Amino acid sequence: HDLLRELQLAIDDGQIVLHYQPIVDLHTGCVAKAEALVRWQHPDHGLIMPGDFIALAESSGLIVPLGEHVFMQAAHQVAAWRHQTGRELAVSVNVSPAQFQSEGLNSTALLSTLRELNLPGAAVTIEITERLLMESTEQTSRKLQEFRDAGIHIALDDFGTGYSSLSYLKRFDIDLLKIDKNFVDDLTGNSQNRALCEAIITMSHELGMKVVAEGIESQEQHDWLRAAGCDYGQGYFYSRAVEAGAFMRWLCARD
Ligand code: G
Ligand code: G
Ligand code: MN
Ligand code: NA
Repeated sequence: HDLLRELQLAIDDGQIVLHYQPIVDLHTGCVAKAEALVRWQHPDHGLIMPGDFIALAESSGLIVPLGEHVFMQAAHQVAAWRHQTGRELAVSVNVSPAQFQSEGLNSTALLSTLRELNLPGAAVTIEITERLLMESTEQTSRKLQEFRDAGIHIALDDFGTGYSSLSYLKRFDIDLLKIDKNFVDDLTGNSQNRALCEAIITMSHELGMKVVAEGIESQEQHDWLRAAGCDYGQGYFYSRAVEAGAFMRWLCARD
């Protein structure tokens, strides 16, 4: 497979870059963290989005070195931002189920990188999916626990769209639920979406979790979610995912 061979080379060649989308603390209005979203800066084809290469990386096993590369790059970036701004910013990294399998994510290497960078675990959030919990093995639980023991927060991404079983929330220690964009769309016009968001927020808080609403595109959605007690917001209303430098400029211009 041509694309696969190219992707393999791209990792070593520095063509794998991260864009960052802010996550805003709705209680304080401050930017709390940024989600790292991977892109492939291809020399001929331009910027390739994850939807066009993550599945291939997963099925080929290349997701393991790719994921490690993403984690390291995100950790170095957040360390630099903290240094520059003096603020306790955090970075949120997406992790595929395949990265939790036996030869996957080397948690020891990742955690020693954080120590070398003098970063507390709380500077990093790992975004996992419901599918991971559904297919969970002993290995998955152990790796998740190692991360949590190091202070890393675990977020459940796209909540409500998959095979959401509420029993997962009891069985695994999850710090944050990310309400999928589907429920945030048309929040102001659709009373069912409002009811679902309210229920998710109440349940999360009762269970000791915080909530991130994704896909916020308007002032109305922002206002409603803030009033409903949602903890964090993410979406085009604040900013799209942008390069690291543009993220820093946006952050500074905002204050
Ligand atoms: O920006 P957007 O098109 O960037 O992202 C699309 C999807 O790609 C997201 O839903 C996210 O789950 C996935 N994705 C983005 N970056 C990464 C990454 O670094 N690793 C993995 N495994 N998935 C990612
Ligand atoms: O990891 P996850 O599935 O949550 O990835 C988030 C995806 O949603 C990325 O592709 C990102 O670019 C996209 N996204 C983030 N905010 C918005 C938004 O406000 N509107 C839309 N349409 N997409 C968004
Ligand atoms: Mn995500
Ligand atoms: Na999501």
